Amino acid sequence: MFMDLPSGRILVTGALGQIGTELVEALRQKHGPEAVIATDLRKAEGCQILDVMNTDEIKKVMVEQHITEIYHLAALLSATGEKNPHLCWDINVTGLENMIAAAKEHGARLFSPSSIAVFGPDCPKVAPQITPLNPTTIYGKTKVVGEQLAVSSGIDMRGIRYPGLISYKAPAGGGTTDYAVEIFHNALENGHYDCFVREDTKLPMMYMDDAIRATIELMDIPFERLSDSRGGYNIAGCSFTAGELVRSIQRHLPDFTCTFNPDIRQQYADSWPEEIDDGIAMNEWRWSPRFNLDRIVDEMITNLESRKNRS
Ligand code: NAD
Ligand code: AKB
Repeated sequence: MFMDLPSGRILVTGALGQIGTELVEALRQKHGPEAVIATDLRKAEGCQILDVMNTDEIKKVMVEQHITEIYHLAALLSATGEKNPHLCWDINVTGLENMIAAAKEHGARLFSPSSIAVFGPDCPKVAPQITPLNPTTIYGKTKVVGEQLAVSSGIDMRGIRYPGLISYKAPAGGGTTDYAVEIFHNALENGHYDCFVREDTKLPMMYMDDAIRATIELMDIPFERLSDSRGGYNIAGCSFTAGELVRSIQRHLPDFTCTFNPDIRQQYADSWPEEIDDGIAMNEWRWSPRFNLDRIVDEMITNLESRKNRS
């Protein structure tokens, strides 16, 4: 409806990660395989090496590939970030600044994800779009800076405060919400999972299909329709406790058991809100989720089982 096809090519950084694996697929389906240049630190088929800290290489790819749109997914997530705070700042902030500079120089649009990690313990349990952002994690702080840069950069830059994302195609990459992905693999392989957050830990989560659709829908909206919330829109999928996730999985696997042994990631989870108020995204670009807890679990179990049967 609001199609705004890029005149040049699309660059995806961090393309081999949890989101990139599926976003590249969706963008190639929408714009054609040749239109999307997938890049990452790591090498893989259909993906070239690009370190977002290397400004010469970024410039080279921007020019040689005629890039007019960037999806900047290269980052360290919360758990890895807390273990390597300096590296987290470098990749998440300096890496982003490098991509903003490249986008500015070449007149490209930029999508850069934010996270529910921008919120801190002073945030209400249902996080409003506009509220003080006082995260306790270094990862959350880098995401707050990213949102601020989006609005001050002077370019068409947009982001989404993704909740914890649940998917089966690629593993989750060093985050706090990874338990909601790992649990499926362990349930199917071992019939047991030792969860690193408490049973009553409730966090905002989302199925990857909803997250990919949200990303593409946001990038299709004319810039003039978006407010300063474009640095990081709240979007809600569904919120559930780790215990509720276990019980939903037990609908498929009645013998599945789960123990709860919280580690340091419990502290990060406790500093984040339980739910997300996404009224502004709904009003500005008609955001609406499709997957609730049971539907996510049904999709995860079915897809992982059929992948196992094929291998
Ligand atoms: P991920 O860890 O799965 O993938 C990140 C990718 O970036 C990896 O493939 C890694 O090799 C690559 N990378 C790391 N350093 C790099 C560098 N210097 N240059 C180039 N590539 C580099 O992460 P993800 O889950 O796909 O997340 C993508 C973005 O979405 C991040 O900004 C993250 O903060 C955000 N986000 C993710 C979630 C989630 O639940 N997955 C939730 C909220 C926000
Ligand atoms: C993490 O747990 O670090 C990510 C996120 C919510 O940003 N999944």
